[in-house]
Amino acid sequence: MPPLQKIASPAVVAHELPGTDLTRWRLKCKEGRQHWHYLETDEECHKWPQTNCDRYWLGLPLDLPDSPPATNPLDAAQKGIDFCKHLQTEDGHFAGEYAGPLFILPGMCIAYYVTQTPIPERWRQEMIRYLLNVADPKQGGWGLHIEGHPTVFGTACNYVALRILGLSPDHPTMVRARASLHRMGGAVAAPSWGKFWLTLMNVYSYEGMNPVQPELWLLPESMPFHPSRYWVHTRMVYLPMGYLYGKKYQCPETQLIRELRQELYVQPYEDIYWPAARNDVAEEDSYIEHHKLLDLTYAWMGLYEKFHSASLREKALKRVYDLILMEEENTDSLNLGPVNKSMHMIIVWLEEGPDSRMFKQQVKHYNDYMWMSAKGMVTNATDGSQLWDTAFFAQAVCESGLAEKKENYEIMLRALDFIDDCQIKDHPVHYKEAYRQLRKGAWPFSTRHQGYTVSDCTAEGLKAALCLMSLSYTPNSIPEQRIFDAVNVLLSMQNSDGGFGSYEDTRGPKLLEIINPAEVFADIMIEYSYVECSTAVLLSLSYFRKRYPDYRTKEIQNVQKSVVKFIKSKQRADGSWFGSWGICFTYAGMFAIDSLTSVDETYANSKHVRKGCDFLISKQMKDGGWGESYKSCETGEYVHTATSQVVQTSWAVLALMAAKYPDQEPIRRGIKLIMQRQQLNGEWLQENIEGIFNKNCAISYPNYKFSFTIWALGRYARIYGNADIL
Ligand code: LAN
Repeated sequence: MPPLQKIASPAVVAHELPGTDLTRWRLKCKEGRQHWHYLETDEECHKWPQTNCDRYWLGLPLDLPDSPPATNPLDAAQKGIDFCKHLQTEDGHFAGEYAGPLFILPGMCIAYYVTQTPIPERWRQEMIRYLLNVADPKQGGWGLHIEGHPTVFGTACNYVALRILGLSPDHPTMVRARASLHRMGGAVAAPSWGKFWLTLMNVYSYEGMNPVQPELWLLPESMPFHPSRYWVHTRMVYLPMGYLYGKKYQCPETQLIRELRQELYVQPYEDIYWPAARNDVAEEDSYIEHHKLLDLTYAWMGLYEKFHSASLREKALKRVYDLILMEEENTDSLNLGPVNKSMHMIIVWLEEGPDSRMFKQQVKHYNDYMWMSAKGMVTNATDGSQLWDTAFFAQAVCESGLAEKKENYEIMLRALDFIDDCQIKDHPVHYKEAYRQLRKGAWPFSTRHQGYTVSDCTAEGLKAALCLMSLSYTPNSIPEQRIFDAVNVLLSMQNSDGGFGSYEDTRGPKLLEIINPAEVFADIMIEYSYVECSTAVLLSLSYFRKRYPDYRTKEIQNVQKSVVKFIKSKQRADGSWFGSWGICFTYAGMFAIDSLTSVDETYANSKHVRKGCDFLISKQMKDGGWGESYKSCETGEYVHTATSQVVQTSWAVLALMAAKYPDQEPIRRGIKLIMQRQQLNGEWLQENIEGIFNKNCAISYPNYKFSFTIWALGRYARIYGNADIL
């Protein structure tokens, strides 16, 4: 490595950091929106005491009594519910960290740096702590996600983030990260998304990036590769990326940039021959290889870039900017996710200026993504998982029968209030012209302010609303018409193969995958029909029909029939289903089996259910639990974790119980394990990461260890009675 220049930027060494006083952080929630505040004075702290919910997520000791272990499943479930009461926020939802991917926080830092927006001091300190905490302890550097091996993408981007945050390049973690980065070939070997962020930061060159031209948006919409046909996340990332590429925008050179140019590469920055770096992607990063046709397309696009018409570029930029403005208005500047948000922040700053209302809104609403975790502050992968977590929790407590106990009235009433508030009640300001899916009546994953329809979130929101409103003491607060609106949304989303996608129906051909430019993610170009989304929709329609047998009866029956066919067609020869959003065969198996039982298929009468159960049984571990690694999602083959996991054990036993699996013993052993892992205060401890996306990136769902354990315990007691197990 070339010698480091003298550091002129404000360098801080982390172990000399004063750190923040964790007892001063408070979470404030309204309408699902989560904001962490740091109270600077004792007086403020006195007026606004810290809650157990704050303390739980900060990793501070809780002020809760221990009690002897529960001996039967319902007592264990109640003990879990009692613990969760402390985690319910004032607006009725269950908050939580929604992190794990390690390419999101750097985007935020770069957006703040480029727009010269100061990162609030307390965030800065805690973001440094977070990144130091999640650095790879063995090899140094960072991976694509917190459980992954170091990659160039993770290491280069988080290294830059830490330098922006003010950490010295001499800090031991930085020295090790640099060594790791250089071992992998340096930042030239970053995948395309890494190359893009580094280019914006002006520590990489546009010459070294494959083109992302905004002109694509001017093609006729009828063309199969028009961007409006892409999966919504891909579309909404390549939209602002196209804008910034089209403008070739880069941060003006600063001292920090000059230093980074020396730190990130094996060779001197000035000597890098950029065009050769375009397709250079380190082995550690490469999950899927470019298709030959993509490389050919890039060659053409490279030529076009050399000779393109300036007026066409202007026209394309205008079109793209219009769409960016529509997304701003539709989402109140929250945007679909943090990746497009960071890019929008830069674009709005460039176009509207730092004093504009829109830019100020962009900055203000970054709060919604910032989560103060026990490891420090992190940028969540969405603005939370509010609806998703609350819907599961509510259904779990309802199924256990414990919702009818007086002591649980309040928690259920507040959950209903939240689910009622969270439903999306109207169309977006810009609807079809912004290529949005029908959303009136939908439930989102996080908040109605972000406001994107998600099929299975609508399904879970609907189920939760229906089961909460059927309790003896709850009001029918959601009018029938809104329940029908939710069903209308679901019915509008079915694909021709019978299945359901995540945010939209499938709009483009699978062949588009040929031009997937992101080497780190697979199957991201179009919406697919997913097992989990399809099964959740089936479950909710079955549930709905029992209460409203006369609403769109024939259509619902037809949808049910075709979705059952789809689910069965996705079962593998060994009886398993592959999961796309949770880990992996266990998660999808639970949804698939549960949903088939909702149309009366059970172990006794359905070969699909039988094979699904037999697969799960074959994976039970010696201690009675189940444990599956995120590696299953990467490789497509079941991979065990070293130890069993309470979340996966819950999923497996939930499926077996729904199926009426004839042998109680394996189920009882699973339940026993869940009970043994419960702590004296009622909680379960965090184990391995639970979720996944795009096959290769793991993501945390920390509330699963509460909702699914309670659900499994409750279902067990309902089916087999509540005799002592421990
Ligand atoms: C999510 C989170 C929730 C998830 C479920 C509802 C669980 C799923 O059943 C459907 C898909 C969905 C909504 C989903 C899609 C992809 C997301 C948004 C994420 C996994 C959270 C983060 C991820 C997003 C794509 C991360 C940013 C990365 C890009 C490739 C843009």
